[in-house]
Amino acid sequence: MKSKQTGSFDKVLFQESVKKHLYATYATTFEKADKHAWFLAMGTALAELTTCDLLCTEHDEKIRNAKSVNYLSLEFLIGRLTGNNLISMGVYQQVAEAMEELGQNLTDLLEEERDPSLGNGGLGRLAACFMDSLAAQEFPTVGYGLHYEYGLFKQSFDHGHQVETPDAWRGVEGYPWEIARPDLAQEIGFYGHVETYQENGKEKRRWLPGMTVKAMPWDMPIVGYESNTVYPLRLWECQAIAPFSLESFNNGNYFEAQHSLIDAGNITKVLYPNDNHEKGKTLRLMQQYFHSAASIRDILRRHEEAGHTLASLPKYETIQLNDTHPTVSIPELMRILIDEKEMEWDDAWAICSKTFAYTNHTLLPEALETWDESLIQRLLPRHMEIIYQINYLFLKEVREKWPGDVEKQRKLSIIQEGFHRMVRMANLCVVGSYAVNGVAAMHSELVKQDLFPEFNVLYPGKLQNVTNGITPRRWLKFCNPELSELISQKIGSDWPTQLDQLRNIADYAEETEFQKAFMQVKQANKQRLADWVEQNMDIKLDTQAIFDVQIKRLHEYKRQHLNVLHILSMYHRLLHDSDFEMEPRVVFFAAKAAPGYYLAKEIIYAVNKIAEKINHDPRIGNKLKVVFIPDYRVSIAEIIIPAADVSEQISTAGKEASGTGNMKLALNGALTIGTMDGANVEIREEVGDDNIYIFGLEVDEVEQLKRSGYNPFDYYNSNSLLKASLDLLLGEEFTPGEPGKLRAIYDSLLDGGDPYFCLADFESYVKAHEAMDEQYKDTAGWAKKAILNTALVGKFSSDRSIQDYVNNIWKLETVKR
Ligand code: 26W
Repeated sequence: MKSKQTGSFDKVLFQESVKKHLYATYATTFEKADKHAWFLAMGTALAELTTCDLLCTEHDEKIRNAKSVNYLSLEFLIGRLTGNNLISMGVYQQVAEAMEELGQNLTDLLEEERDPSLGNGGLGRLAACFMDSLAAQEFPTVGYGLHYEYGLFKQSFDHGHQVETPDAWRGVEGYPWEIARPDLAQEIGFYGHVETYQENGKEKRRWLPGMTVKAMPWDMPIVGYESNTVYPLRLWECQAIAPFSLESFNNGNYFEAQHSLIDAGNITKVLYPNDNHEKGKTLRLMQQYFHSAASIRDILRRHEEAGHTLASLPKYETIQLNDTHPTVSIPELMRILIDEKEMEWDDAWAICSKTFAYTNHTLLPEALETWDESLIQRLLPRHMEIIYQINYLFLKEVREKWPGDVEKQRKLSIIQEGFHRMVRMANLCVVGSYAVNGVAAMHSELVKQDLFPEFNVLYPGKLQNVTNGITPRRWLKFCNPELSELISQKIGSDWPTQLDQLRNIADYAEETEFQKAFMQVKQANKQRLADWVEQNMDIKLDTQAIFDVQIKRLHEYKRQHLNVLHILSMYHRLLHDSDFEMEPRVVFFAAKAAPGYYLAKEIIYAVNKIAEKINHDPRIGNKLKVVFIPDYRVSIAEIIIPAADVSEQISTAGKEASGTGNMKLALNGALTIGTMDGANVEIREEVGDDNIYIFGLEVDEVEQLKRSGYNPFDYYNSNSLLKASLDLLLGEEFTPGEPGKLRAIYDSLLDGGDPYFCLADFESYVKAHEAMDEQYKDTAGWAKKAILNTALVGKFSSDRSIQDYVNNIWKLETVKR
């Protein structure tokens, strides 16, 4: 039984292994096993193949002596692994045949896998794409994350309202693609106090934690596409240290002893479901420190075991902080170097400040993390001392640069003064890192100009850009096999690792035959989605209609409610304007709202109620349908994205750092309707103005309007279509017998001041949609644009993003195995 990595695939050995796991691991029989048991047995048999490669990679001398990147992230939204790994291992077809002979259909078995939803949205999914690209290009890496017992909640609807239920993603049997690494477990402290002691005539500080827990790593294999390399995604689980409290256990106080067990288990119990906002919860800070401390120790262990000196840490290891969530790694490394490795401050700082790099993923003020000084003081007393010292030395630098400028010191200080002193994690990151990057050209400019202008002066060159990307293996080859096949027939099969080659299909964009073939694939993908919707939601769809898609977290800045206004405007015109014509359209939404985000949940409710009415309104017929697909997750994105005609990327300019769904949809031949925001700007540069529908205010126009005093009523009163659309939210059109149930949105957009400028952008948004509608009638013209979208977005491969990081920030070499 050999994978692509080690030679040819031995079908018989593989089948034996599956059968063995069916009996021995999952305690069932060939006759009795259900599909799920077959999936588990197959997954385990496959995972075993990768474990060998994982361990070989781990022990490879070439890799131990090369520089690695350690990607620290509280979220890795990896999605299902089996199908993707089969492709990376190059054994998809062989395994399909092997399973067929065992009476099992591979496609059905793959559906049995639950999504490991260990992330909220963009930031977590990006981390997963980056791991894929690192392994594919054979850059030495370890991904460090948390092994949450519950991933992001499952979403369902009750009378249109979002309901959240826990997602125990490993199921009762455990997840086949992970292996426990008890040999690599660590102990992590919290609370306690710091004491001074003397050693060799020197005064030293040491932290005596008041509570200690165990960090147990679980490794998931990140299989390099068509390479021999398997790198680990190492996820830490928090466990109580056994015997947890021998004294109380022996006293017969069994329950008290159990208590500590339960407390420790809490730390990695659940992923915080907030995207972009978190109130300073103690448990969240505990998660962050637990993650940082375990990861830093593991990095140092690997470094020391490879025989390298501490001073050479930056030569062999670089640590990428995925947003500020792992920031406490910086004082943790300082603490270890000074208190445990007995280094002087300056030597430790020289190492530290050449090791960390930080990526900023958002400019939203509510998402910029600050932590109560008093909380850090209590939970991590030694780290607070170190943060003070970092800040003290940093402010000295600020004074040297801007003598007498107290305002600068106040603004840049890592400690925010005030009644409750707060630690600004982003400032600590910028000070402690050798590179800082934004995630799209425009975002990175805003980071320099608006967020950290003084840092940009103080540290010229430190602030950089790396435009995000997506892995073409999952987001084209795996999720859209028919389009992949069509592309490969035309330009060969190297594009999954050389995405720029897609440019070669532009030559066929005007060829009728190719257009037909391309649109036939789109049609088949639309049918697949329509079937899913019919089976799961009992809504029948016309697959000739425009499939208009907005799939992303629900947030006011992403403006799902602007999309709602457009739906209301079409509904109004269909009913009241006999001259109005439009192509049939299905508007798809998929989005989870943070459980505590009131307006986001109201928007979900509104879409569901509006859908209920429109979808059954005989006056509308098949002209307009609205579908809110529940429980958005990677595996459903894999069905929606290949089926999309229109990609909605409509955030208020300046608010979406990059977006990555925009890239996935364009790659699969959807035309973007979008604002000049995030990576939309670069997508436009690549595909050209003719092949994208840009609308709305630009960043400086939004700022200008804000300064001159934005009044949404001006737009409401002067645009009758807008007024009619908004007014539909007031009555009982969509909530029979319950008038005013949708007015939260109305109120936010009018009396609430419309903080995200939906009303200001409404008119140009509707115009852009009209232009798209017109274009859709010209089938050949539409096909050409769709083909050019696929052809011209090669830049957005995460392989290119990783190359940018490697060349400009990490300075790594590939290591071929
Ligand atoms: C503290 C709570 C919290 C949780 C998550 C704050 C901030 C976040 C993330 C930074 C939010 C996020 O996912 N940002 C998204 O990152 C993507 C990857 O770079 C970008 O494409 C999206 O534009 C950005 O919103």
